[in-house]
Amino acid sequence: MPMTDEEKFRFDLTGFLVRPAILTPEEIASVRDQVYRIKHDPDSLPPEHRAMPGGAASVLIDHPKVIEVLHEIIGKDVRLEGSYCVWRKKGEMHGPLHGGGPQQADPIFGYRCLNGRIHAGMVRVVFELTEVRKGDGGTHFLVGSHKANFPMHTDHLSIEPGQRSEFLVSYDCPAGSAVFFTENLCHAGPVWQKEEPRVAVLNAYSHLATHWHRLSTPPEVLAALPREKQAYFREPWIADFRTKPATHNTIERFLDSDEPVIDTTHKP
Ligand SMILES: O=C(O)CCC(=O)C(=O)O
Ligand SMILES: [Fe+2]
Repeated sequence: MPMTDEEKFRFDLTGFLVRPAILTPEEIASVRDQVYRIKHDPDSLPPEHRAMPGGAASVLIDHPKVIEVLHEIIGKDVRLEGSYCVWRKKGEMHGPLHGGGPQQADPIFGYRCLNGRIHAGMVRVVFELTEVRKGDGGTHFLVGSHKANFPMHTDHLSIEPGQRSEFLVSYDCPAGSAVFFTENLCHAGPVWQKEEPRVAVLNAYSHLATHWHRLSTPPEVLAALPREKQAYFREPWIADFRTKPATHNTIERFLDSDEPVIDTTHKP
């Protein structure tokens, strides 16, 4: 069974899920080295490895322990919206609590569970490449807020120690873990508290039929990916009714075709 009943229960109840230690020590070391170079010495990398999710980080795009969860919580047709990495030093942060609440009406972010199936909109996967303990400043979540019907109440939006909501939680995990959360869950990237930097890669996945972020992955990064990983950047459509029967935009179809990935050469 790809996702256990306990994992489904936990993800539905809280809006997030941790799969500990899914990466090998070699994978952790090589992605950490790439993130270090991107942030501190990009010229030491070839251009196609200077941005996520190229180079060593491409192992994360279609990691089986990630894709099997995405198939359960998004659906069988999944694309990668974007990817970025952090090398977060003590005292640095991503930002305050955001998301959650009535945005669930929006199909891009919306969270629903119907007929025993989860249908999440955009799902973020944080690949933690540093051990994280509660209190270190890993991503924090206002659990249940992905299903909240009222706007996030200000009494629950502080991440200041001593003023935090009783529903604000984080996680413990070893390096090499994946943390999944629906983008409809109210979440924050608070101040990192440890001397050892937080090294992480954050991938945003969506249903193949939706496209929120204008893709910003550099074309040279996409061009250098193996075809089966480029498939996560195929055009966002489900069916082509000009053919009989209709053509479905599956990964297999993409692999059999010479169709290019989605075009990222346009200027903002
Ligand atoms: O940095 C973090 O822990 C959270 C990042 C975040 O909010 C996001 O990528 O949407
Ligand atoms: Fe966020």
